[in-house]
Amino acid sequence: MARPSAVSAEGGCTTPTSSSRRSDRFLRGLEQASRISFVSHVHPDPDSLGSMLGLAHLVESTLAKPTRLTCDGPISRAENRAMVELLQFDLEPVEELTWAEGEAVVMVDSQPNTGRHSLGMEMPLYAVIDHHDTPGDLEGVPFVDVRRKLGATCSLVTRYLMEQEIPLTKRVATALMYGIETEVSGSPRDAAPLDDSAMQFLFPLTDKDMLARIRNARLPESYYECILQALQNSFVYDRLMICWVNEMPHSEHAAEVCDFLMRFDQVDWVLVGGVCEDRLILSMRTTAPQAWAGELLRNVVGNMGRAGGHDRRAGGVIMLPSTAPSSIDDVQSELRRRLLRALRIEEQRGRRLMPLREMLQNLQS
Ligand SMILES: [Mn+2]
Repeated sequence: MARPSAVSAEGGCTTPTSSSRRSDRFLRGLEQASRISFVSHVHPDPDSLGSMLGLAHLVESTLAKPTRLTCDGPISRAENRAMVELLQFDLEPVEELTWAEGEAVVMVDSQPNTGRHSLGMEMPLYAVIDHHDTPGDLEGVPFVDVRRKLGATCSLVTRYLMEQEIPLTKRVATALMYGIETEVSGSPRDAAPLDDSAMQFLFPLTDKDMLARIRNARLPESYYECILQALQNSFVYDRLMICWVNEMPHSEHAAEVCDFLMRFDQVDWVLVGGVCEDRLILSMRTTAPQAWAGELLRNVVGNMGRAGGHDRRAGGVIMLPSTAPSSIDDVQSELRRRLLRALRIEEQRGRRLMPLREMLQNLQS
């Protein structure tokens, strides 16, 4: 299928007539579809979950077509699991998917061939709706709406719903709100005016009690164990802190630890690497302006694995050749060397965040 020339990856369509609205074009292309399935990146986050739910609501309300929401890999972060349970998401695991005749697939919050899907690419992909910098293979995709300046894909979905004047249920509004909130809550903020107008529109429609329960989801013991390991294995190199967690039972703890450490007032960059089974899970944050963290981490990781993300937040994964301590050590050393070079920090011995002597004294007392 050829890509219609009216749709561009970066926008640029400014004609204010209703027929040129992206939501109209998005829906028009689905008129013949027998069913619409929504897919997202591995370990779906609130932005991808909210986007799938919001778009399914849009499609059901306007076209009365059946929809499916899917799940690529486990959802592990406590808040994300609370969101799925409390808002009663019905998610089909991607490994069980088969495509019906005339089915259309809409990919949200990610792009094809970026290494962020375990799903093969033989799906009948109709649309890609995203806000990531990480460039994907968009060749031949009929409908593309990628807005790299936007804080959240949910803001774009909210815009579509506003354009089409679709009444929102509390459930849909709450999911979209939480999706945006999680993407724009960092400091400095990674948000655009469209994110703020979407939140203003959504807030009165949300279930505030539900939002509070999701935000304050209870945490497993392993979270605190990882925080302890992290404090014992954090090393400061100039304005960068690198932290190794060598026993990380759940991959989501890498980002949680990174969020926790990022508020340290002596650094502008934090990289967390957590060993989870045979993988090193990476999470990076920065407060530096125009940092292009996603791009930077992707270059640093290079052939060792895959990585990507946003201006100030990035993530990645490296498959460990072996889980022997010396092998993990080699991977970590190489990664540290590359990151120091990328940030133009002189090769040096890291200073421990918590001096060993103090740790030992604490254990003895
Ligand atoms: Mn997102």
